[in-house]
Amino acid sequence: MKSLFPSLIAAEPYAFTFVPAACALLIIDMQRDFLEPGGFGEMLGNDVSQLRRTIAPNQALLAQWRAAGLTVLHTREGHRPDLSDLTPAKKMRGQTATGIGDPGPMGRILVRGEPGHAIIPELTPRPTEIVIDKPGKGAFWDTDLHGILQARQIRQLVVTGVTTEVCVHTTVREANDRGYDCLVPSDCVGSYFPEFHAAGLAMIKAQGGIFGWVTHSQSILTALAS
Ligand code: TIU
Repeated sequence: MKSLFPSLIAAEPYAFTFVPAACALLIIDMQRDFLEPGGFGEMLGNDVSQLRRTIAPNQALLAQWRAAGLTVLHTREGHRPDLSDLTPAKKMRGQTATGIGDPGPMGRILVRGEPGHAIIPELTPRPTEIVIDKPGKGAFWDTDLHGILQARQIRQLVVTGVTTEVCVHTTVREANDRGYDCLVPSDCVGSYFPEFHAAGLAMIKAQGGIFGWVTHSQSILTALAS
């Protein structure tokens, strides 16, 4: 049942006025290739445990968000199998022997339809939930996300997922410039680099919340339960 009543969520730099009917949960790129042992992320030498600690809090938040009947959107970073939407700049970046589109441990890397491109089973989208396939780091660039949110009269986003300083941050910045208020639960976002995670969160809430608000998922769960 959708609560129509706004409430305050404890957050930094100050309380977030939560308007449930106008707020969507946007889960960024919780894909097997980024999070699972043996995936692309780990193949590059990254510590996936830094990302995997976000799974349980995201599950809890998603469960309660679903129970409240509020809008859920998931994103996946990836490309068409023919790589026609992969820019040369993105293809060459990273300078790794195995890159986007190449055969990897879980199929072709960041290619739609491949096993590694899928969202992890712990957070599998329901058929009623919206999945946004994005070729870039931000969820707004070259997608219909803004149009979908406008159609639902969504003005606020709870943004979770991976990684804090890359796809989450880019998306929060894009959303901020489009007029959305973004709330980021710190335990539901993660980076391979703890120092970038901390800096990313600090940047969001700096200067009076220049990109948005930072909270803990427990504060959102409390608001949803009330
Ligand atoms: N989803 C996302 O953040 N994509 C990345 O490539 N992240 C890295 O941290 N590399």
